[in-house]
Amino acid sequence: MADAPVPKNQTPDYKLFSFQDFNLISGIHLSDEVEQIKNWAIRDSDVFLLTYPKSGTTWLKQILTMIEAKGDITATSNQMVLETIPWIEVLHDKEKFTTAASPRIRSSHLPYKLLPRDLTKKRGKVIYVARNPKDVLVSYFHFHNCAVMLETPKDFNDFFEKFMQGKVFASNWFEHIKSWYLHRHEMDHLYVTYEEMIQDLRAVVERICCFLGKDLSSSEMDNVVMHSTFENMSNNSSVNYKRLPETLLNHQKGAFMRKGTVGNWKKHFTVAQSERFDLMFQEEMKNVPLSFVWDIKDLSV
Ligand code: PPS
Repeated sequence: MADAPVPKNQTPDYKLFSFQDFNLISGIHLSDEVEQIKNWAIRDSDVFLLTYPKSGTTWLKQILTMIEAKGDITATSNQMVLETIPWIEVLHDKEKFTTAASPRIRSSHLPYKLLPRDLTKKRGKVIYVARNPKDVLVSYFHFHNCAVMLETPKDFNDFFEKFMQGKVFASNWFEHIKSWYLHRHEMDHLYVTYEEMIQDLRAVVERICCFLGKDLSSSEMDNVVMHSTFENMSNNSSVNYKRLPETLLNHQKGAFMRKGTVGNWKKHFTVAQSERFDLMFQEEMKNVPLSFVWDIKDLSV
């Protein structure tokens, strides 16, 4: 079986496997568990952070953690963000989820169809973070070079093809964003982009506070923003993933907090790749009223 549990002390044989047309990773995910997630009972106070990989998940995790702590970094400094806001689809999260105190803040890369159905009864809150997919692709390429559970690409071109075909963990970017965006009215839903956060982090933090009903003072808000900048997160071992063991992340091959900007794709894509991507974007997104910022020059930062 592609996703059988791995005995303790044995390195898992990480491989992509498809579950209901969505790619997961054996050794990290179990289809039986993922299948059960849609039946999980949701509390009104639950918050779900949904993303396609490399869209700003960790950034939002830090913002949400800091909002909960009212900007007090000492409240969180011993815990890795992975523990503060766990992934629901990763092995054996169910029991922890059921017994956790409110508010339960969780993250997921799963598509709409696999998330708890209670969310569509407007129980709990959903925050979806999106990033321009060319930068997602580049960030994901670099992450494949250092993340042990992901297959190392031969080169950028090899990864570009895999991404375009959705042959990566979390499958096709277009399907993912559409699944969440087109169903947003069924949920208590907030849509945020990575580029908005680059443009004006404080404004996005204020929107998130408003959505969550959190009333922070101006100086608490200042602290949330300060501890969520790229520079401060890069130096914060609770969020920069430098504490992850080499069995998960090869730190010699790259840093998780890598560039943190808009438009880095221009240093990787050929003109032909960019044109091909644009065509696919136009076709896939023709009925979706979303636009993206592709270049830092188009932001006033
Ligand atoms: S993952 O593996 O899916 O959880 O990755 P994710 O956290 O979604 O995305 C990682 C990228 O987000 C960048 N990042 C930030 N950019 C700007 N400011 C802040 N504060 C910040 N925090 C994380 C991180 O650097 C990765 O992007 P790239 O382009 O690789 O630098």
